[in-house]
Amino acid sequence: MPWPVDPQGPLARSIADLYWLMFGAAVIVLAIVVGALVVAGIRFRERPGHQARQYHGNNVLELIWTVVPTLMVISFSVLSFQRLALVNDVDSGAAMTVQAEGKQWVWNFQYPSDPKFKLSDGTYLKAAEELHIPAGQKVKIELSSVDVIHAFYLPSLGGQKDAVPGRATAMWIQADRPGTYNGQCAEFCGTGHADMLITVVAQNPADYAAWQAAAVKQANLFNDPAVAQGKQLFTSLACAGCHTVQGLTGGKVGPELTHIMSQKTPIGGVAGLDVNEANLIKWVSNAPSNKPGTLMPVFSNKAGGPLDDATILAIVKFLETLK
Ligand code: HEC
Ligand SMILES: [Cu+2]
Repeated sequence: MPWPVDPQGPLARSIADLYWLMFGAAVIVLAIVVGALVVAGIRFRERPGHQARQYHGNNVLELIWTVVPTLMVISFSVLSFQRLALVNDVDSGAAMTVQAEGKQWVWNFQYPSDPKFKLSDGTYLKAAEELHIPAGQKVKIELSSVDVIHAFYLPSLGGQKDAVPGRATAMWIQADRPGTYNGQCAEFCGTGHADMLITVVAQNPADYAAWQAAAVKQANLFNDPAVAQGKQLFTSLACAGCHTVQGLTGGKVGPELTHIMSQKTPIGGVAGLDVNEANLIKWVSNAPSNKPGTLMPVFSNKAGGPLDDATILAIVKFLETLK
């Protein structure tokens, strides 16, 4: 979990500065109040031969402790409203706009309709959980939710904003330097809430361009007609809910499958079940028969019967593109 007050961009820094100012002022007030209480309690207490003194009002003191806090509250309000204007200024100077959709329990990102993000099937690059942004540039995030209220919380780059079903909200983030910044959903949204993580990778222009080309290429691989059907099955059957494939799905129950074909250990850790087409077919058709007790279930078709060979083969053909 990131330290919540670790600003790495202009918006986060502006919020953190005010936070520290208020925190410092609160500590000073606390010290003065508690100090006065302790001193008064000791010096003016009743003890043998000493009668506790009684005060009935002191205009100077009362003026001080009315006027000073009032001025403090007014200045904090002014500073807060200034920050709010900055927080809400999502559009001016934004280099790009990304859509972030909250869904139990993953954040899905949709990159802008820019030719650089265009895929061979005419859609634009999407990704689950991990968002790449150019360092040093303002990025607008348009938030939405398809189920319950989520909150996009990325303290080091820009703060927090709710994603509310049926309502459009927006925020902006900016990173000073390249790096990886962590955030997460900050509104309890069900049993998978703690897994609803956000990873933002900020990159300098050359790295960003290289990542962009590679990500588009990888996503286009899924659009190859030979694997498109398997990809479609993978995302429409329950697989997507349990497995992460970078650029496609963000499930968390099972292991990540982004590079399953390069995996050295056997499928499910079952001795002899090395990763190859025949074994993937065996595994996907009936995982528990290969590994009793595994959390991966047996799948059935719409009629309730077992998946047919063609369906399983299509899924496996798709898995085979994950190198
Ligand atoms: C309910 C959650 C769930 C669903 C749905 C699910 N899996 Fe799995 N899957 C798992 C778990 C858990 C494992 C780890 C198996 C183990 O070690 O017990 C796994 C393992 C695998 C592996 C082997 C990964 C490795 O690193 O060894 C593959 C391949 C796989 N699943 C493919 C699929 C496909 C394809 C589908 C859809 C047809 C699917 N899974 C649906 C939970 C699921
Ligand atoms: Cu959530």
